[in-house]
Amino acid sequence: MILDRIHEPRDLQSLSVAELVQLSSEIRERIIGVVSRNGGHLASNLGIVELTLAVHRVFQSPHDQIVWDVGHQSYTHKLITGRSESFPTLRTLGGLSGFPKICESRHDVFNTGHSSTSISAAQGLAIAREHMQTDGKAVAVIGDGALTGGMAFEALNFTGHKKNDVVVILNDNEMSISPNVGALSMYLHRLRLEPAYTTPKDYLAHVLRQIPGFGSRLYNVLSRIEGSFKYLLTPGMLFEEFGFKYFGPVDGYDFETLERALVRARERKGPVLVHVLTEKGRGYKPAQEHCNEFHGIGPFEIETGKVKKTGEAPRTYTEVFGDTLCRLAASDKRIVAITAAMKEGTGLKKFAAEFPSRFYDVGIAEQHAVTMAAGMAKGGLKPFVAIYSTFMQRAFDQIIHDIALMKLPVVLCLDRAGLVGEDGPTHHGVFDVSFLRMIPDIQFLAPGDEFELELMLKYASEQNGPVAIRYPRGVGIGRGYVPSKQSEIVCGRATIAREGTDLAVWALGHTLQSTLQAAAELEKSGINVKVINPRFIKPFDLDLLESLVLGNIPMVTVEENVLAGGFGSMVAEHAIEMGHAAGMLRIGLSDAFAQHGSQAELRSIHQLDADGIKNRIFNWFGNRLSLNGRAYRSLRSVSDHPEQAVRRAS
Ligand SMILES: Cc1ncc(C[n+]2csc(CCOP(=O)(O)OP(=O)(O)O)c2C)c(N)n1
Repeated sequence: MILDRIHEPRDLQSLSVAELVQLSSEIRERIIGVVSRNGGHLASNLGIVELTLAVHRVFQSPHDQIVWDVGHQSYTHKLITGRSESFPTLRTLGGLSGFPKICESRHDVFNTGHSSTSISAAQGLAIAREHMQTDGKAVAVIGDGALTGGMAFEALNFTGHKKNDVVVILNDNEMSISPNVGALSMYLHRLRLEPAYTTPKDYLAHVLRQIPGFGSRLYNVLSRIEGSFKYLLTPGMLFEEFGFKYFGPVDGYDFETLERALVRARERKGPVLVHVLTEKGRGYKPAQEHCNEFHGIGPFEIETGKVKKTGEAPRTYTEVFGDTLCRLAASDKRIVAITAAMKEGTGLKKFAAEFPSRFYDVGIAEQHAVTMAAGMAKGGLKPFVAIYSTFMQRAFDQIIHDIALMKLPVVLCLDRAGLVGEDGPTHHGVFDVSFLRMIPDIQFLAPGDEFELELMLKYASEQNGPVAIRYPRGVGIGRGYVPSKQSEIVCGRATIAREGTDLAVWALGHTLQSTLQAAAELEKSGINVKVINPRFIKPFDLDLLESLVLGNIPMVTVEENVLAGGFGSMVAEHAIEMGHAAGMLRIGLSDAFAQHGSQAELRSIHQLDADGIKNRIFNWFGNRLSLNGRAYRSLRSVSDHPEQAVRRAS
């Protein structure tokens, strides 16, 4: 195996083209094997093997600094930067991250996970080099999908103005997760296809100048004419106008031309963009043919490409969202749906098929999605914007400035709220409660199960102001388990999911299910727990809270969000003002980034599964009883306090 001999990128230097081809196929085999067991981003990684090898042969990492946009395509990079042996641990608890991480390798110069940051980061690194007077190049490797994100344009704009040494390598496979969208994507498509666009300017100049008599003059005149001739003469004109020297399009699987283009980029002063054509899923038929599904995939059978199923599972929250929205849209023509390049992930595929004229994929452009929704709402429509909680962080200002201030009836659907699992810290949706609950004039809900999500979506469609709903990654409870009280949603009203007298637990969203299990266990120890499903983070059920405060009932809050500024903080703020003296425990994520691992493992580590919730409550309540009122001090001395456990694990 050639791969076994590659420990550092410099080990690639001595390889012949034939050996590079052999190495590429070994790498593909390794990636397919590991992803088939652990799940991961397969199609993007299979497409970029040769380009990654070429980049590492031409640029000297870490002297030259390579930033991988999104970073989901960095598996080959990991394999050739000393992580081949540990690669089987990819995305598992304590194992390699699925994204670049500066703590993992000196070759990972910048953490990524959210899209469209690479050119800004590379620009920052280039400026730092100027100040620190070190040489080397800053390189951004960015996909055509990531290039649709606004930040990428902001960075191109600045770089064209700054005119410093930044190399942008555009990995163009014509796909985001779904086929890429937008005018820029159409432009790239034309660059790929039309021979005129791919005719090298120098060659055209050479041909024109051959024409006896007036050839040179003709070339000069044509060069000066704005419009189509100029575009004909200069491939990649758009990027040239942005101040970049454009090289391409280059075949991403031809080592010789690829390296020639990269060497030219390396040698040139100022901003350069190398446009490389690749194909998602390259070398593995199922991923090539269904690159959508193989963008991010769970464990699968290599022979068939079929995802390994774990028996009949209840519907996911995402599916419930998609189905319910279709039902609501059938009877309300004002409902439209917006996604930021996540049609499948957010469950809008069915909506897009049933209501194509009411479905909008804006590309990786969360900020635009939110403000566009605000405009649609102002014009009389009922937009539902489905964005993962983690990516909604991008649109914080737009939610305040363009939706809440005008009280516009936009429904923000925050999928993947809570711990998402293997994608890790860049993707956990654990901040939204904190950053949305402080915004005035917004209703903010979290369903206790998937049936309640349906009710909440219907409720949201009937409101005249902004509504946000957060729901988790994964399956619901299915019929036959412990459904939350399926009564009608009433603004600002919680429901009691379980009666009890010793203490009251406010269990936000899907934590309701684990809390109910914990309550059943605590009952066996003689602790009788009332479990409340708050339903609303805003407006919060202050009447119910007041009745508990007046009854002098100790309280617990449970949330899959950071404790800082989260749901528990909010309950505590109100409770203190009401004079609550019976004590309170907040269960949630402590002040440390949760790492990657399966959802079940992470919930166990952070004591957010039924067992963890039970133990936290048991220790706290037990200590309270024995120490009579010195609860907080005794809590801090409990040895399995999650803050300490998390710090040990990270
Ligand atoms: C801000 C943000 N929104 C959405 C995503 C989800 N996402 C991950 S990869 C991807 C598509 C990226 O396409 P491209 O850059 O062309 O890379 P490819 O996978 O095609 O190689 C999307 C939408 C993200 N990572 N960040």
